[in-house]
Amino acid sequence: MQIFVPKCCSLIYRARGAILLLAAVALFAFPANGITPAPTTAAPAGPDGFSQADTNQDGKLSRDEASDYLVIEIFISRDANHDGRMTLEEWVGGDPTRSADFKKRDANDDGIVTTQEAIAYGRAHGVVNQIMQEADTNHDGALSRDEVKAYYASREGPAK
Ligand SMILES: [Ca+2]
Ligand SMILES: [Ca+2]
Ligand SMILES: [Ca+2]
Repeated sequence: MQIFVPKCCSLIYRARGAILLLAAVALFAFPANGITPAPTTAAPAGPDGFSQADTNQDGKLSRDEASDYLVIEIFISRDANHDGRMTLEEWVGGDPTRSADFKKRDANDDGIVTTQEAIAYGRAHGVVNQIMQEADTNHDGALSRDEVKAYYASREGPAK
């Protein structure tokens, strides 16, 4: 199921560090991917990134679900023209040192990183491993809503 996502992919990987964590935070804190804020859903607590990420709706995020969502979030944030295709130019964003990362994600080497390529790369390279390690406090291999909340809180500090 690909509810929230058009197709995009790619940036995620480049960052296993700060960007990744930031993205993760953004991921769980924001609605979908900026595509549609969806003000229609009557979610009292505001946008629910968790539900967006939980594609099989089982109430928890598997490693793949978390990875895919993270990848998509980052992809969308950098897919400047929002066509679901990441160009090298969009990817590097003025930082030439990122070009190598782009090539790694461009599996078919056509100069474009698609959502599928980005997602595949994200899963294969465990872009969410660190997050899972830190957030999956009961070590069941999935993230519950509470675990996500706790993780988010630890990153952002107490709610304002
Ligand atoms: Ca799930
Ligand atoms: Ca490609
Ligand atoms: Ca867990």
